[in-house]
Amino acid sequence: MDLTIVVPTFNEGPNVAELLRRIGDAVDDRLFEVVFVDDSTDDTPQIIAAAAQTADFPVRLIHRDAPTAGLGGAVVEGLRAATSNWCLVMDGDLQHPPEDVPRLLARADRDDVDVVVASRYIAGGDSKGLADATRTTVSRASTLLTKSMFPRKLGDCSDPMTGFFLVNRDAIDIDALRPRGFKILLEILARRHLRVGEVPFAFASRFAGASKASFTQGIRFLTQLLMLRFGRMSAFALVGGVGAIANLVIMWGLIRLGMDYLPASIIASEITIIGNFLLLEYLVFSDMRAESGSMRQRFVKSFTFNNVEAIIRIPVLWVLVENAHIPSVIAAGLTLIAAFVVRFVFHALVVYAPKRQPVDASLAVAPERARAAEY
Ligand SMILES: Nc1nc2c(ncn2[C@@H]2O[C@H](COP(=O)(O)OP(=O)(O)OP(=O)(O)O)[C@@H](O)[C@H]2O)c(=O)[nH]1
Ligand SMILES: [Mg+2]
Repeated sequence: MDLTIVVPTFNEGPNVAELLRRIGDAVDDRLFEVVFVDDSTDDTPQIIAAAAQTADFPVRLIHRDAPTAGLGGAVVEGLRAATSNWCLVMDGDLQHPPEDVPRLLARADRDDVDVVVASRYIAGGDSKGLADATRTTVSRASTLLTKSMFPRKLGDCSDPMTGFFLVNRDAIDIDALRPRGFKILLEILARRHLRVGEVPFAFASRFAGASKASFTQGIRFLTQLLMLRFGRMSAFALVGGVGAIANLVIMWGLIRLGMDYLPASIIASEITIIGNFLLLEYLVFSDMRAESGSMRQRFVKSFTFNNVEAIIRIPVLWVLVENAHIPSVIAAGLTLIAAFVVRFVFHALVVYAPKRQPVDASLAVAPERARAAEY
């Protein structure tokens, strides 16, 4: 095989036949296969299976019954399953015109790059297919933000958010990728310094079906960016910061409603602890949930820890102020910083610790590998 075309799909049934037809017409000088990685909840898998029967090139379907890590996870699955070094990743809704694929391949043939990016943002490219002005602005702004965070690794890439690119599997470490959400190219480029080539392309409008882009995806993207740049701790700090502000706002609200400051503070803390736990579950540690037992167990550990922490922090504060004569605001700051570090370590190593595997010689290497691939 010269090329594996990886197409992630989520409820893209009406686009499948047209996509395969246009790929077949456009790519005629290479030996290639198409791998659909499908998380659909409708009849898309049946449509793909039927289309595979009539295509005159190999079409494979990987349907994930329990999808992890969304679109990014699907692409990684496709890269793993590929049978060639060069893999082309493209959307299943025809926003990435198959007719552009030969130009990407021609760029790769020059043999001086590891990744060829189809860019909307270089001369000759066009992002008009983005649904509306808001999407265009969000895309532009997030591209700038991302490039400013990785000025060197993304130096040669004008469009790190595109989902249309060609990558040499030999140049990347698939096991080190931590996909979350939509932006898998960013994950690939930020992990390791790769040689990037670009060709312009015009982002088309969707052929059929509905968009899966959403506000939640936007939040996931920001978390991904923070994690890539600063590691897990900064995302954890962000959640902690949001929690601290929420705590004070709730407390202020309850006092305004006539409650005494002590019960108000306790209620605000408990609400914040629960809210923070949910943010940790779905944003900061979402990639570690599957291996760390049940959500209920994690909640009990996290909840207990935070309450014990709150109970210990107050007398420590008292000792620092009364015995060590540290000004109270500085002392409170010190206890909060210490509590933050301890809380992070506890969550990363205890609450979200992978469950131990049963001792089995054939599996013995797995936890080691998992740890090596961590941040
Ligand atoms: N396997 C898989 N594919 C997904 C998932 N989410 C989206 N996709 C696919 O990824 C591609 C891009 O998703 P789109 O919904 O088109 O996102 P977009 O292009 O940013 O949004 P539009 O401009 O509205 O089309 C499409 O082929 C989707 O079917 C997912 O969770 N799993
Ligand atoms: Mg799309």
